[in-house]
Amino acid sequence: MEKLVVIPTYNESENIANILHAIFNLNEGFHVLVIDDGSPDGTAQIVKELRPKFQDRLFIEERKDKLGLGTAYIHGFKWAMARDYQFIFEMDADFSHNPNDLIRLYNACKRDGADLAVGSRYVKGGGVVNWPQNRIALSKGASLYTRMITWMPVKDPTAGFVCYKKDVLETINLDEIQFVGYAFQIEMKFAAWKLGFKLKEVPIIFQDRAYGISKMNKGIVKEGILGVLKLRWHSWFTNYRKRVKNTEPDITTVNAVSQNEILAE
Ligand SMILES: Nc1nc2c(ncn2[C@@H]2O[C@H](COP(=O)(O)OP(=O)(O)OP(=O)(O)O)[C@@H](O)[C@H]2O)c(=O)[nH]1
Ligand SMILES: [Mg+2]
Repeated sequence: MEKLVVIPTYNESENIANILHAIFNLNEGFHVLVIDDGSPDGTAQIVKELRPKFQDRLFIEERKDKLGLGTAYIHGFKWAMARDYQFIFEMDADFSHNPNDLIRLYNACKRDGADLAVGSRYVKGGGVVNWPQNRIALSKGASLYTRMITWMPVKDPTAGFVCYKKDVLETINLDEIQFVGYAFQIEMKFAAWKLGFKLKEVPIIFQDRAYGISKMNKGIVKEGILGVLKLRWHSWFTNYRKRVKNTEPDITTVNAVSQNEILAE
């Protein structure tokens, strides 16, 4: 098992089939796990209908309620580790992330020695297309704020297009990751950096979604602002590194995930 792309979805019926086809059409051996949180628009049903076409490459985990992006990814990471995937990717369903860039993220880890490759809008060669000014300002402001407070050497700390080597996810105690929105993305990078992993930013062009509705809200922004302060505080005073480091594999969780086999058939 080499490469797994984890895609969290909530009401992505207009995007999901297209993004899955785009990934599989790369013919690069990517597997995909969709984590759907009971989307009322039938996103999960579309995935299940596509499963026979992409047998052994397409998987879905369904959760009943909208539990947030961060917990969806953690569920997916545990699923991936239980199946021994070597490279695990985070990607949105809404075509903000170009599927072709999966290969560049993979190369950064597989070939160029990174432990964690981040698809970055704010390094040379990266950028944002079609995003309203206020979203760009929010995103850039969040990046600047995060860097000022944490000193983490990452230009796009809220980026959600990432490739992790398995070792990174195994070393982080995922049950200690606190946040669910933007702050989740920041915390995963912060934890990896604190644990000494090598991060590399790969320039990407990020596009605004053409279809579907954004799930961004004020709570997510608030969590980000307070979350970054909390991370800084904990790393100064409460030994964040020790807390977030896995001491031994969580066998119970791995077994629980294994038993919770693929729902769709
Ligand atoms: N499973 C799950 N997926 C979610 C949840 N919230 C958002 N998503 C998915 O996470 C990805 C990113 O969410 P978006 O709404 O695009 O958020 P964003 O990219 O920060 O904001 P926009 O630029 O407005 O699109 C998409 O694939 C969403 O469908 C959630 O609570 N649960
Ligand atoms: Mg989006």
